[in-house]
Amino acid sequence: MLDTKEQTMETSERAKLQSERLSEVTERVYSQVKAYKDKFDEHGITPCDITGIEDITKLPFTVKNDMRAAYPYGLFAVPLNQIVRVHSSSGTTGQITVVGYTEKDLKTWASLVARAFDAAGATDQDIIQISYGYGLFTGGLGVHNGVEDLGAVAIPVSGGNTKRQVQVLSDFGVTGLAVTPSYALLVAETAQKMGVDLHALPLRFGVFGAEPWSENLRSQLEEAFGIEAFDIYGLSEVMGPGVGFECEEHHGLHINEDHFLIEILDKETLEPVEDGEYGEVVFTTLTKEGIPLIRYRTRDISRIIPGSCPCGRTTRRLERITGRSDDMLIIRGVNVYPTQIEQILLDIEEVAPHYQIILTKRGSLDDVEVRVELNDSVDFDEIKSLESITKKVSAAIASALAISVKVKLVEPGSIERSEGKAQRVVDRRGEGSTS
Ligand code: DLL
Repeated sequence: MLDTKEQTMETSERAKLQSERLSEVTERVYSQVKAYKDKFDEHGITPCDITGIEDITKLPFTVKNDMRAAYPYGLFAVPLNQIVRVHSSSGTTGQITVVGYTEKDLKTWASLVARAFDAAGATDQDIIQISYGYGLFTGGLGVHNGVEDLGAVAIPVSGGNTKRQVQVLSDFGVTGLAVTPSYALLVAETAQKMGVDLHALPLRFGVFGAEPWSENLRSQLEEAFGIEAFDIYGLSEVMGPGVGFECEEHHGLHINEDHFLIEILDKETLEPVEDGEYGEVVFTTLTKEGIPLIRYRTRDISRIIPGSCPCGRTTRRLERITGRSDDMLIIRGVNVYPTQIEQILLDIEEVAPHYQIILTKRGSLDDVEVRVELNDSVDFDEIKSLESITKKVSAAIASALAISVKVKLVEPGSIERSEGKAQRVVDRRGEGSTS
C-alpha cells in the first residue's frame, strides 16, 4: 500500500492532523482571498474561532455560484506566478469554473491518484490506457500524472476515436484502462464489432469514474473486458479524480481524508447527519494552495459507510454516488436517480445497457419516458415480443421504484454513445407541451 502511514493511521491521530490543517487553511483563505474574508466577516467569524475539526460547522459554505462570481481567478489564494496549471469543471450545469494548481498541488494530486491505482492493484509493471478526455477536464491529465507517479506506463489516448482506442488496447499490451464507464461500454461494443477478443488481452483492471454508474454496469463491464472494475471519484473544484477511490473490497470510496475533510449534511437543514445516513457531500480542502475551498457543497448525494474496511485503510468510505441532486427526478412525488433505473434495466436480458430518460411536459404534468435499446439478439420487427419486453421493463421499474413510466424500446445502436460523460437525462420540458 502506498502512503501506508497516512492511509492507516489511527482515527484520533488523523483528526489531530486534520485539525491542524483546518486551522492553517482557514487562516490562509482569510488573509489571502478577499471573497472569503468578506464572507467570514459577514458571519462574524475569524480563523481564531477554528481550533479543531469540530468547529467546521461554524464556517460558511462555498457554492458553485461563489466560484462563478469569482470567475476566473478570484478565489485563488496565491499570486498567478505560483500557479502552474489551470483546469475547469465540465460546465454541464452552467458556466464553467476555473481551478488553479501550484507545483505542490500537482504533486499532491498525483500522489492521491497513485493511491487509487495502487488500490486497484496497479504497479510500475502496468501499462495503463487513459481514455478520459485531456484538456480543461481534470480526468485525462489528472489520471495521467497519477499513473506516472506510480511509475506505470501512461498511454495518453484521451477520449474519442474509438477504433483507435481498441487498436491501442489490443496492440500495446495494456493491462489497465481508465475511462468513464459509459465510454468503456462503447469501447467494448466497438471491439466486438472489430472482432477483437477482449478476453484474450492482458487487460486486468479498469478504473472508472467521473459519472454515476450502477453495480450492474460494473458486472457488465467486468464481463465484457474480462477485468476487475474499480470506482474512482473526484470533482474539479476539490481537485479532480482521486478525492476518493475503491479498494479491493469494492465497498465504498476511501476518501483521502488527510487532504480533504468530508461532511455529509441533511439536504434541507444542512446540519450534519450520522454516519450511515444520506445527505449532500461537502468538502473542505486541507492542503490545497492554489484554490483552497471551505465547505464546498458538491450537490452529490451519498453516505458514509459505517465501520472499518478489511483492507486496513482507516480512511472513511463514501458509498458510491447515486447521483447529483441536480439529476434527481421527481416522478409523481417519488425521488428517482437515473442510476436506479440503470440498475433495473441492466437486469433485463433482452435490453442493452444503452438508455436515456426523456422529460417532457404533458399539460401541467411532467412526463417521463425511458428509452432503452433492444439487445442485438431480439428481432426488432417482431411486434409481439416487443410488446412483452416493454411490459416486462415497465413492470420491473414499477415494482422496484413504485413509479410507472412510459417505456420505449429502440433499435440497437440508436441511442447516442458518449465519449466522456453520458447524458442520461434529456430535459425537453422547456420545448412546449406534447398535448
Ligand atoms: O469528473 C473528475 C473525475 C475525472 C473523477 C475522472 C473521476 C475520474 P468534474 O467534471 O468536475 O470532475 O465532475 C465532478 O462528477 O461532483 C460527481 O457528480 C460526478 N462524479 C465524479 N466521479 C464520480 C463517480 C470529474 N465515481 C462530478 N461516481 C462529481 C459518481 C461521479 N459520480
